[in-house]
Amino acid sequence: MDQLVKEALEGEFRVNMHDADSIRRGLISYMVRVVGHDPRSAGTRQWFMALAHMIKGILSERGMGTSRAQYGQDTRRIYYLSMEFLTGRRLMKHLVDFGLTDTVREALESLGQDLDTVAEEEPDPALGNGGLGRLAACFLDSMATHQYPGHGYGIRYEFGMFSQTIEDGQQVEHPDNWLRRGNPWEFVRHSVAYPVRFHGRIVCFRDEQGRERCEWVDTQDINAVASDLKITGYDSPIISNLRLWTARATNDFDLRFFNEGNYIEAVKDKTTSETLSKVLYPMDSTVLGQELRLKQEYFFVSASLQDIIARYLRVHSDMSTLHKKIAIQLNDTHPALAVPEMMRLLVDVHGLDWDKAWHVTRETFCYTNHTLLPEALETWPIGMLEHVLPRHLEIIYLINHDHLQQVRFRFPGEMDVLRRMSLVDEETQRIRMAHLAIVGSKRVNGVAALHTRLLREKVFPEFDEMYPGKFVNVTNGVTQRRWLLQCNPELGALISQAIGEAWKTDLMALRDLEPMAEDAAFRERFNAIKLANKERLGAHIAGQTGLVVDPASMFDVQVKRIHEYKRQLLNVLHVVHRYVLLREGRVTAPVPRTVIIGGKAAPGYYLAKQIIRLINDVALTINNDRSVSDLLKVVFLPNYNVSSAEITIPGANLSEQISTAGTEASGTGNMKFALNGALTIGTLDGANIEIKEEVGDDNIFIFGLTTEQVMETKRRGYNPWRVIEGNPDLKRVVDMITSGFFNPQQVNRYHAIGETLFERGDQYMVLADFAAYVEAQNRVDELFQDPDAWARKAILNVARMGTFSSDRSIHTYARDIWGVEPMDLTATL
Ligand code: 26W
Repeated sequence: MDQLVKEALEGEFRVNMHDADSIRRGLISYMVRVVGHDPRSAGTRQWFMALAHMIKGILSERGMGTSRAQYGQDTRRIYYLSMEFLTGRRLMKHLVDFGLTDTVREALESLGQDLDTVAEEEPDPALGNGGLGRLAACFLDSMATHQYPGHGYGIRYEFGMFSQTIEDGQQVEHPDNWLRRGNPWEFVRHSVAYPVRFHGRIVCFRDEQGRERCEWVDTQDINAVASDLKITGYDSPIISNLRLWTARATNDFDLRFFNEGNYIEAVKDKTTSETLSKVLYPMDSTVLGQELRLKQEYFFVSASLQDIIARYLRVHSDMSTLHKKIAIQLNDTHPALAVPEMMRLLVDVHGLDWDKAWHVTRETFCYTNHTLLPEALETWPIGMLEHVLPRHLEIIYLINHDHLQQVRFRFPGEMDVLRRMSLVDEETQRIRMAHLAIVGSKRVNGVAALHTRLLREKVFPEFDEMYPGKFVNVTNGVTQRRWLLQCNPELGALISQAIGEAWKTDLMALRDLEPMAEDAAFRERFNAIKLANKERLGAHIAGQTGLVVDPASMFDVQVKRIHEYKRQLLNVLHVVHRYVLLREGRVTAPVPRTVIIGGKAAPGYYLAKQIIRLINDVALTINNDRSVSDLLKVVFLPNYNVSSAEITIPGANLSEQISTAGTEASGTGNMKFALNGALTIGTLDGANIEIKEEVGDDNIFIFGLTTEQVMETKRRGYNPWRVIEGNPDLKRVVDMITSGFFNPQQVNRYHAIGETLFERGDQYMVLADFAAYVEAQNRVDELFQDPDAWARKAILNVARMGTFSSDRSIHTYARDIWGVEPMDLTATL
């Protein structure tokens, strides 16, 4: 090593990334010069830092090229505004994208380091809750890979999604201090900072031309400072940017305190303003209506729009043609304040007249809706808006005034329609953000065919009527680079061997795999890979929980946020039912199963937390009952996140997608599992429907009520008591849970679960779907007993997942929503 270090430090800083020896010297040099550590005593953490900084250098070099080429071509840019991005770890992603995995592995080996161990040093940036945040990350990947000029804007939360442990069977939340040891990937742009204003008052006056102008004065300001993360695409010359904002106090002290000589008070006031980017709200299905959240939303919207406009003005001067050069996608309503903010900037700051500004605004924004749950639709109290963003409230009123005039024209005399379509909910005195986003956007999209249909028919029917063609569908997708190539490299290699590499950027190519389902040798290799992935998952489970599971058993997996509508409870009911049958010897040919459930509950969501506790109580009883020990195991996998998904999904045989029909907008886990060769048991909900259409009815286990049947059942008066009286097995299971069979030390522990099922009417139809679910699970068992038949179907699932690539989603957005073409920079760079 002494000699190595000497040589490396004598050499040049420049590294040839295609030569392991050069990389090795580069690593030593980065270790000394950037990390500041002696290579002779460096540990994995330091090697991770050295490697990350080295890769960061390449990102920067290539990023500059992209940037120059984009300005050169003056292409229309896409800005993706999202409060959440779940990018996953960066290191392996960049190596895969650059095709450097093998050489870097070799270089590290020569230094006595293992790449996979080094990669584990990286914290997983959990800047999102779940589906919506991960979708944003897949989209950035697809845009970079296919050379679309797309950039992301979000918040650099100091604390991301909490990390979850299970103590005494219950979820405990711990702060996710992911920046604790620094973040080697970010470029902090201290000079890119914008003031974001709050509170204050409005002064209106007539300008020299006699036009009424308004000014927002006496505001309290916070600076937004940019940090950039570079986004690489697979084998792509494009490097995109994800710009995340941090809140920083402005320099001016509060004079009031200052003049009184109260220096400490003045500084304290400044530090509280920095709480804006402190923490991600860990809720993905209910809105709290807290002022801090509103301020977070405006903070990132305002900074992003100022930045977007500043970029535009670097090469253009006419604000009235802004929409020709940019498109802004609103990821749900969280950034919907961008609509009035854009109006404020165009009218108050850039002096456009109202109508012109409104035209530009509506041609610029597009809005994606991700949820049908009424409790997840954002509304803000008028009083709060008036206090925090007085000018924006005025602008919203002006927008609403014009909007309602058109509604009156379109639906004359229909007061009910008027009331429903107003941006203001008069009853609750709140502003409806989805309405604002719809009115302010050129296109509105749902995320799966069923979801878009329900949006158009049930949630916003009058809007759909008033704006024909505004509502469009773009079914979600996932990136095969992370969710196959990277997380399941063995299967990726097997596929490439069989059909070539095209699938990596054109997932439809997987179709060529179909004949392989009939190839016995291929099936054998496919099964061997699945088994190896199950062993890896088994080791992960053992590491996380201490439980030993049998990789030969069926791995039945449900990982996602815990929510009543996703029906983890239905899964538990089936597990308990199975347990009862096994104990009573009522199963003739039992199929060994390991049921794996993972996911986080929002900290204030009592019932979701009870469900976690119930899973753990049930697991404890079953796992300690030797009479079923070879046949049934239950695992609650703690702290489900992107990194653990990368281990969990490739190891699944069965994918649980069992939400009540009409509640899950799309789901994206469903796609990841099928792509990795799991079979789906699922309802006709979200994208499951499209998955079924692609893979064929014989290759998926569909059960339960359809959306229409759910609605019809409710309309006729659904009675959970009646269901349970007609099904003694179900009654037995529910009795066991609610009477304390699994928790004799506190028998009324699951009182609330009984309450939601009966007193509150089983809103999500868990009981109604139980019998059909059990019947579908029996079909699953039967098929699993024939490994060859199972493998055939699993291979066909993989082969038919082509359409569920986020590349397809992005091409659709580009064509139908943004109207942009991919750039071709391959020649330029
Ligand atoms: C303000 C609280 C809040 C925060 C986040 C409400 C709602 C959300 C998101 C919209 C929740 C979410 O992640 N939705 C999921 O989006 C995925 C990507 O489109 C879909 O696949 C899931 O079905 C949907 O639940």
